[in-house]
Amino acid sequence: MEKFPSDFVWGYATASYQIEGAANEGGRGPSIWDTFCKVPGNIRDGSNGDIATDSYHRYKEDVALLKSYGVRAYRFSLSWSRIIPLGGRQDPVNQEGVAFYRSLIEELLKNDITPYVTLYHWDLPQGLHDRYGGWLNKEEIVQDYVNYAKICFTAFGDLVQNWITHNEPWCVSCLGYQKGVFAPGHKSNTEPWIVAHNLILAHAFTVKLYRDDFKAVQKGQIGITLDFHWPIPYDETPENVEAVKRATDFKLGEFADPIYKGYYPARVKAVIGDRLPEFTAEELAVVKGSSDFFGFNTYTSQIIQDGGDDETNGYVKVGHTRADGTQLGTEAHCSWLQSYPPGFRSLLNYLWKTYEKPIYVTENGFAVKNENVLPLEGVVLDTDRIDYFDGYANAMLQAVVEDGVPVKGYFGWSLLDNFEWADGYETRFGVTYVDYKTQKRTPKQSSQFLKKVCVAHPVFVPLDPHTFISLQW
Ligand code: GBH
Repeated sequence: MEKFPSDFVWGYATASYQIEGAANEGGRGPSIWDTFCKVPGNIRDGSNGDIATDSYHRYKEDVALLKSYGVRAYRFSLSWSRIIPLGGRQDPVNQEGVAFYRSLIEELLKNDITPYVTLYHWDLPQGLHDRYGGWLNKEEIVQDYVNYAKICFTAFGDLVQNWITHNEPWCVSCLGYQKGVFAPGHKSNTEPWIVAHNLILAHAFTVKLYRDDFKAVQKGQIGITLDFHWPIPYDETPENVEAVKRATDFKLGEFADPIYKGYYPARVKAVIGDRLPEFTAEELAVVKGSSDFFGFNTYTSQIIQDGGDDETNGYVKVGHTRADGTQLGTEAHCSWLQSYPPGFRSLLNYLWKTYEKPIYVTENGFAVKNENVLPLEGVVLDTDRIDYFDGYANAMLQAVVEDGVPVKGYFGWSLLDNFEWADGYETRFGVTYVDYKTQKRTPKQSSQFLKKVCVAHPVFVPLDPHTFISLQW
């Protein structure tokens, strides 16, 4: 029988703009996502995060759900513009926003749930974007981000010991500034590299601040969360094998290499040339080694072929169809996601070998097809999601027990169905069904499956999902 270590952390993750709602309440200022959602065509169902899952008002109910699911950790993000409505270092702090997060954190601790706090999950204060171009302006944004972080460490750091700076900087820089599918919706071939650079610097100087001024007293850890899906060459031709390396460098190495090793990947430099900013020696000293752990989000694996015109992915074509025409795995409600557990095991091994840091899987989850109607009996039998979690938990168990990869924790995405960015409310990732008309929460069967996994812990016997769901609850 195989076991996860007894201190393994199980939790769920969410993000402020996807769940809080109360967009115009409690003194919150607008973020670039409020603005982006107003443009017709940007969000598939024309929706926005004004109400979302109303978690600003229902946070106690959400914490009770976490408790009932048997997890001991919760990863959520702070809304910068709820804490500093205009965002900048000269702008006033909104005490109502600070009090809200303080109450949420206290509620978690009362229930024995450890907070893992993300400072930035994509909702930049609109004020900073308007004033000086937001992430494009190195001199301003780095100082403003560090100031925002300082306010958070000061206000919550007596209760929070796990900090994550950015969530998925690749999405911020490439989806926000090259593809234009995320806020602020720019389409440029120079901006993503500037934004990526500034994100890295803001992260690094924030970590320096924490280590210099807070860590000795607050005794926490701080790091970053990147996103990556395991890349598989379409075939063994040299072009496609090289394409996998290039895709890895463009998507993962672009952030992980400077942060963990101290340099940008040579393959990215070779293609981007002088569009890729350079770090000064002083900056590099701060950037290198600026993460206590390897935080990452992963959902799928990808079959990679050389070619195409997508620069942000390193000029590769990304798909799920093998050379023999078969699919990698079960398809989700969104076309970019197919279930493929062996890729997760390979990825965990790769990250440990390459970056040599303890790993937190800060997001992992699945959107079941056509899950939009709650069945009358109120039972959501989300079999594909259970299969997914079963496969991914087992792959992780193998990585930990058989391969010796130090994975410290795992956060399912997500506690609740929520605002799925450009997909709006059509795509549901929650282990809790949310009726967006009434805000009623209904636990799905997957929440009960993962509960078995984490409360049976540390003695976890891999379960057959089909046998499992035939049990009575
Ligand atoms: C995570 O991103 C996010 O952190 C989280 O907020 C989100 O709800 C969750 O995934 C589920 O999607 O690349 O143009 O095809 C995962 C990375 C980035 C993958 C956007 C899907 C779709 C747009 N995601 N991508 S595109």
